[in-house]
Formats: sequence, C-alpha cells, structure tokens
Amino acid sequence: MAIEQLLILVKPDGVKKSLTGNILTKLSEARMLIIGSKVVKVSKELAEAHYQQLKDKPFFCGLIDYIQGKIYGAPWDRVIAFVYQGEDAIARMRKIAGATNPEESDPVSIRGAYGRITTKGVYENVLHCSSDLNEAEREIKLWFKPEEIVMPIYPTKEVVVEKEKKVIWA
Ligand code: DAT
Ligand code: MG
Repeated sequence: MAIEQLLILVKPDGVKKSLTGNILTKLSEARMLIIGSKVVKVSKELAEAHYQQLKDKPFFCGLIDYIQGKIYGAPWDRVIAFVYQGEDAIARMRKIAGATNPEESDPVSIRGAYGRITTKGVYENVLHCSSDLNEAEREIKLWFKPEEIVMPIYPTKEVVVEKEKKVIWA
C-alpha cells in the first residue's frame, strides 16, 4: 500500500454547524497524519480553480457561492483546509467522508450523518476530500505553499523574489 496525501476541506456549512471537531474525530479513525492546516477565506479565483473540472455543470455558480460561504455570509465565509497523509489515504478518507450526494451517502459516513441538499439544490456535504492522486496533488499545490506543509511531499525549487511586498507584524 502506498503512502498518499490528500486535501480535506471543512466546507462553510461544516464551519457554520460547528462540525469541525466532529469531522476531525471521524477522520482520526483512519490514524493518519495532518501535515498542513489553515483557515482560508476563499476567493472566487481559488474556488473556480478548485472546481475547474465542473465549470460546465448547471450547479457550478451555486457551488462557487457555497464553497466561498457566500450563502451564509460572515463569519461563516471560510473553510478549514487540511493536508492528510497516510496509507491508501484517498480511498480510506473518501469512505469515511461518504458519497458526494449526502442523501445517498452511508448514514454513518460524515456526509450521510451531517449533509443535506438545500431547497435550491446545493449539495451541502460538509467536507471536501480529494478524489484521486492527480487531483490531490493539483489541489494541495493550489491551496498550500511548500513551507506550509511540515514535510517534503512534492519536488520544490528555490527562486529569488525581489521587491515583493509582504505584510509582517508591526
Ligand atoms: P466530490 O466532492 O465527492 O469529489 P465532485 O467532485 O463530483 O464530488 O463534485 C464536487 C462538489 O460539487 C460536490 O462535493 C458537491 C457538488 N455537486 C456534485 N454534483 C452535484 C449535483 N448533481 N448537484 C449539486 N451539486 C453537486
Ligand atoms: Mg471531487
């Protein structure tokens, strides 16, 4: 069995319903390592890049508003992002997460237990879970910088960046 990494997001409905702890507890059954984590206010660009393969779907606009938390407003307009690492991580975490459609998920899975479909047709399925190795790598590189992950997982290179404006503690 191979060691894999994947991206998990507690989506804005999960944040709003105060489910972060419940979700992490369920995921911890798989005994994997968290190797990166942060809270993210999701820009439209990031949302659209994350779901790029779904851009032609009729539910795409609603999905972008949902992952940005626009349908809940502040302070719920954020996600909590995690990179997990473990053996056969993607398949095992997706099993714990449950099927995409929360009404068809195993009721003991996270999505089955906590998800719903809104009257507007948004699948509020409380977490994102990468679906395969290529998607996991693409998503992790999209959401995290190399220095935000505590171990080397993909090749990196050093570049010299000049005149970059940065905010630091005053
Ligand atoms: P998953 O999140 O299980 O990887 P996906 O990548 O096919 O599923 O879709 C991404 C998200 O898009 C999914 O979590 C919820 C939403 N979605 C998928 N199919 C949908 C549908 N038929 N109607 C509304 N939202 C949908
Ligand atoms: Mg997917």
